[in-house]
Amino acid sequence: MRFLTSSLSISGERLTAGSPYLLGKAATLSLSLLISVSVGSAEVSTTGQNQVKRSTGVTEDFLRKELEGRKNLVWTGHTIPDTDSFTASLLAAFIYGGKPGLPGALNPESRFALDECDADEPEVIKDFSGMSTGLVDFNQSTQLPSGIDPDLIAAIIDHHAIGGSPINIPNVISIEIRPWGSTATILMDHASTLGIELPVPLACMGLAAVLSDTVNLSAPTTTEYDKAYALKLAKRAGIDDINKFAERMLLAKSDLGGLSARDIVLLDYKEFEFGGKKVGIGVAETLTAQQLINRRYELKSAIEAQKKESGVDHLIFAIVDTRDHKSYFLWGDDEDKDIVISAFTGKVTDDMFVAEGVISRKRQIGPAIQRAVERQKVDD
Ligand SMILES: [Mn+2]
Repeated sequence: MRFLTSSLSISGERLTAGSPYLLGKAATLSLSLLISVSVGSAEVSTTGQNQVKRSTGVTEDFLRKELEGRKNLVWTGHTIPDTDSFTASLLAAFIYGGKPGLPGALNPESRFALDECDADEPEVIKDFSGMSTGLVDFNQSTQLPSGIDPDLIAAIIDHHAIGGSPINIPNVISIEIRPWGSTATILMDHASTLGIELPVPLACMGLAAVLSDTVNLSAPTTTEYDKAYALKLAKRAGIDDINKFAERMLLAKSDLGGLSARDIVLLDYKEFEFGGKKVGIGVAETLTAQQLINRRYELKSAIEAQKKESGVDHLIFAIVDTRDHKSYFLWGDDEDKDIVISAFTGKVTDDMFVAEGVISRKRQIGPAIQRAVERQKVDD
């Protein structure tokens, strides 16, 4: 019996998102709607005598056939790697073949997880030209690593909103988005559906990825699936104390003392298109927020410089305090300050905007900034 089916007691229903979707630019359906439409669509075939044979997942079967033997297949996440994006590339390559490719350097947390789990580091690929690619953990054209040919994109597996600038792909391919806490959780479900057991280092990385993206299963993006798979993976990886493992990872992530202000701004930075405007959002999740608050004027200069360099219309940076569950927003100019004030409930203190309870870029920061930018466009 499949682990999730039993532990979540959803009897008779498959839990995967089912058939692949092609999502156009105009698609603005909420992700929860997508998943509710699709649950159960990958059902079963009857074999007579009242026996019901469960098929493996439609998406998983499709991907396995579609990707089998594909030459030169590389799995990659968004431009600036994080623990979930690069772990998802490791998992996808293990499940479906091809190899993982890193579009940039690993951050301190990812480095810690890799060492701790004794997993192999993927090759850094600066230019994906001519390669067939499977994309994990993103779907925005603003986050596409360099050289990727949209014609050669073979699949997308992700847990982010479609947003304002989905990658324009000429072919009909499998695009699977589930509103779960990490892309790694989705891929662990694929492995489970296909009856594939993960090697210990990969199970350990999978756990690190879920804990990283969900801030130790506490972020509002966390689902029952994330919790269930975290437990299963911890067992497989021989990690007895999940909280301790998560705490050590968060500490590794928080150790930013040796980094320049520019590196900190770009450590976990993504660009989006909201209401026709290019918007960069950087976050630094840390248990020791004061360390970064002390450097806020240095960070502001770096934000200002980065805004000019990247040519975005807005650039907003948040020190995300994962210990006290709040965010301190910084900006380079008054225009971006206005966006922050319009986006969140909170107050300006010491040239920062403090928003209590805000820790997730995906669920809280991104959507709030998107609405603020779009509102501003209407006012223009
Ligand atoms: Mn992710």
